[in-house]
Amino acid sequence: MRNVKVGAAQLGPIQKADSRADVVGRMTVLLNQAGIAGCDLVVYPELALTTFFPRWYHEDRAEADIWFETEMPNAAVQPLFDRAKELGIAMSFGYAELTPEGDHFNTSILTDKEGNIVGKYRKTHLPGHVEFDPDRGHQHLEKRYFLPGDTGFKVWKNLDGIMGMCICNDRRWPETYRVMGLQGVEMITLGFNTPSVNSQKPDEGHEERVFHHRLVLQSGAYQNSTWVVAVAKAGIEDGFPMFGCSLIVDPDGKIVAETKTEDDELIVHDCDLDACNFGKETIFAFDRHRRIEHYELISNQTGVVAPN
Ligand code: CDT
Repeated sequence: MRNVKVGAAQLGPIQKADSRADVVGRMTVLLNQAGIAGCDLVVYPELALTTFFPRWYHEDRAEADIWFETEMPNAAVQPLFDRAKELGIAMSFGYAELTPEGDHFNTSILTDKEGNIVGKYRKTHLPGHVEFDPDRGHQHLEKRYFLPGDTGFKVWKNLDGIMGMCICNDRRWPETYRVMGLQGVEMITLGFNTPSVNSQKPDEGHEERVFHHRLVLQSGAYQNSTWVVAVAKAGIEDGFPMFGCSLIVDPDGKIVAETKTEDDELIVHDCDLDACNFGKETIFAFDRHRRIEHYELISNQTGVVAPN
C-alpha cells in the first residue's frame, strides 16, 4: 500500500477587502487541522489567496494586477510554507501569476513535504469572455485577465506517487484527465470557483450544477483509474454565491468524502495509490485497448464539423 492522507481544504468566501494575510491565516488554521489528522498533503482552491476577481470588469486591465502574485512564495504566503514544512505536509493551491515577462496566468503549484515547489500548472481551459457582457447576470472575465496556460498537463513524482494538477473548468474536459492518465497519474488535484447560478441560464439550478460537477470528476477518475481531489472556494463572495461540494473521488469513480458547508472546512481521506493499479491493468490498460488511429480529430480540430 502507498497511502497518501489527503486533506481537501475548502475555503469559504474571500471578500474584496480581505488581505492576503487574512487568507493565509485561514489557510494555516486548516493546515494545522490537517496536521492533527496526520495528512501528507493539503489541497486548497483555485485563486486561493483572493476573491474570485474575474467577476469584476476593469476597463484598464492593468488595474487587475493587484490580484496577481509576482513571486511564489512571497512575503504574504511564506508563513504558510514555513508551517507546512514544520508539519511535513505537501501542499497544492492556486493563485493569479504575473510573470517577469508581464504574462498573466491562472496557476497552481504543488510542493513536497519540505516546502519545495515541485510542480507548476497554468490553467488551459479558460471559461468566460473578454469584454463586459451586459446580458449576463454576472461577469466571468477569465479570458480578459489570463492567457491560456503554456505548461500542458504534466505530472510529477511526489509522495511516492504520480501527481498531476488541473484547475476548475479543466475538470469538465475529458482530455485533461486522459493526457495525465497517459503519464500514469495516480492523483489529480484541482481547485475551483464555480458560481451557483449559471449567468446565461438562471433557471438551471444549484442541483443540476452540482450534478455536472460530480459527473465530470467521477468519470475522469474512473476512466483514468486515478484519485481526484477537487476543492472549492465557496459561499457568497461580494454578493455572488459559489457552491461547495469539495470532493475526494477514488479510482473507481466513487465519492469517498465531500464537504457539507460553504465555509472553511477540511475533509480528509487516506488514499491508497495502489488502488489505481487494478483499473490501469485491466479495463483501462491503455497500451492494450486504445485505438489511436481513430482519435486524430481530438488533437487536430477544436470546433464541431458536422456532415453536409
Ligand atoms: N473558475 C472556473 O473555471 N469556473 C467555471 C465557471 C464557468 S461559467 C462561465 C467552471 O467551469 O466551474
